[in-house]
Amino acid sequence: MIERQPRRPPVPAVDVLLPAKLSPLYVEQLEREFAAHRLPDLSAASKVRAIACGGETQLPSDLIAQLPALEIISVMGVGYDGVDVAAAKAKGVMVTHTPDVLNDDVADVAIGLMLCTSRQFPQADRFVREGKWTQGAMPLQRKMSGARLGLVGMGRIGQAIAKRALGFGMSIAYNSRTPKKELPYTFHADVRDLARASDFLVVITPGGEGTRKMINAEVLQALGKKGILVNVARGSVVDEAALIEALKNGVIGGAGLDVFENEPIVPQALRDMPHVVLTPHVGSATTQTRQAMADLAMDNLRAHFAGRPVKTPVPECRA
Ligand code: 8YV
Repeated sequence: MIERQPRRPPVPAVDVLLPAKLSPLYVEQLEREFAAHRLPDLSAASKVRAIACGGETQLPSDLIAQLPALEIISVMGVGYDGVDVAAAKAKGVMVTHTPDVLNDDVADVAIGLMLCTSRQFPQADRFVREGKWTQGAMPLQRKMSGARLGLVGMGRIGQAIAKRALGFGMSIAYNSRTPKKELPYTFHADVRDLARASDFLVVITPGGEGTRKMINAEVLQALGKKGILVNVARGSVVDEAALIEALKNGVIGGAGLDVFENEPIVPQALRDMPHVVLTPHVGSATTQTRQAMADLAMDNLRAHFAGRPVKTPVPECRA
């Protein structure tokens, strides 16, 4: 005789809100393990226990207040400037992000943009495709090896960029909130002094109010007419209008930009400039890294709902 197993009631899936477009690598896992809801539908607001979003997601300012059962916000990204962490903390909501797993990729993109702006590879590619080579050689470009690198931000990604730049024989200086005594690089407390001492100024500092428009007209003036600006951090860190003016008037020599103030809208003025290289926020955009980020973002959710400590809380939420 077959013995009947007592029927257990099914465990209701945890309700998770996906407020913005998200990597399919994250979405697939979220949909498999949780009950996923999407804005603008807030009919499940009273039972949403988690928000899953990306590094560039700007959460609507009143969203946290609208979700009474919210316990955790799991950001698939190292940056979390779009999340009001103070509001989350005030409600006892945990915020997690995905540091470290993207350091190599973002550092690679920074070096790539430095090479592309100084040696003009995208322009060189167009030169060949457009048949211009048969009419003469491309103008000579600027040497990167041995040049002076200034890093705005010396966190994990900044250090990965510095490590690569050493391989190019570059000298390295940086600006950050506090000097990192353990590092053998020159510290500048004022970002204008750093710009003045740099051939390449690479921005890799967190976004948010503390760094908004930190790279302004004065800093660009200090970088000077041969200087190149590279931004792989957040568009908000650079005053985009001031940058366009500086590029138009030859105040700086060129720019390599992976991030913009109003993504994915990129000002026509930048798109028209020949001495600018533009990429569509691809710092972490490899299959391997995005998978690692999605897995870590999922692991944080899984840990939280299994009653275990999350793996990578944002610094403000660390015990
Ligand atoms: C991603 C990022 O575009 O990590 C970040 O902060 O901005 C990028 O790596 C994004 O987070 C993917 O969701």
